[in-house]
Amino acid sequence: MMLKAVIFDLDGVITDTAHLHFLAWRSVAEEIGITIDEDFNAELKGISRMESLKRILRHGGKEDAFSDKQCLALAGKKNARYVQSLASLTEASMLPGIRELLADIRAAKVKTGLASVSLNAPGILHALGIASAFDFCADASRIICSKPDPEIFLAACEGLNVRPEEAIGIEDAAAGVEAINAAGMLSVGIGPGLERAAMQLCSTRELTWNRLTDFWTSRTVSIRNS
Ligand code: B16
Ligand code: MG
Repeated sequence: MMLKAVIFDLDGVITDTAHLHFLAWRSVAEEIGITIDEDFNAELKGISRMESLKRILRHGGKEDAFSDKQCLALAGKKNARYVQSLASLTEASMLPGIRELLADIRAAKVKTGLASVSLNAPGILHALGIASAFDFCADASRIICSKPDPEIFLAACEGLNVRPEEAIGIEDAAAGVEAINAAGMLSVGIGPGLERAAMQLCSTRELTWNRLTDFWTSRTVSIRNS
């Protein structure tokens, strides 16, 4: 089977905004008497804004302390601070190897998609100067079920007009790898703790077009022979 598309997660795969998310959440959490650290923040990778807030409130034993309206205001405050910090992003904020990979995929005439749950994804791609490198970006505001549900990866496949089994998905979060697997795509995990990924890499430095195509070919051959 031919590889027809590569679908990327954004935060942690294309650029690293996890620390900026952390700083914004930490300041909002402190104001309501909850302390979070970087280890806890790692659990919020790939998790939507409102679900992240729920987890922070649960972590601080305050899950029932705020009304829906107050929760929306807290999430809005966090987002305003986060968006302000995004001004520090430049074209140099891409993770290593990603710019070359996007160019190589384009040269091979394979489609590229984005499956990020971040509502700020379009602005981030623009700040990085790579909005035109994607053939289709799934719209996070239309997604009902968060990762690990496959919905956002399936939406990206549909938008690219490819079948999930013709596509590779790349993620840095366990929930994201689960979503790719559940979609029926081939999963690549970046970073530790992603044993459920079909191929695990330590960093985006290792994520080259040659490696992806070798992996795709070897998987296709072993599926044919099994
Ligand atoms: P926003 P990804 C995710 O991005 C982040 O990993 C996660 O920490 C964040 O809460 C989520 O986006 C929502 O972001 O508040 O900007 O809508 O990994 O799916 O690219
Ligand atoms: Mg991510």
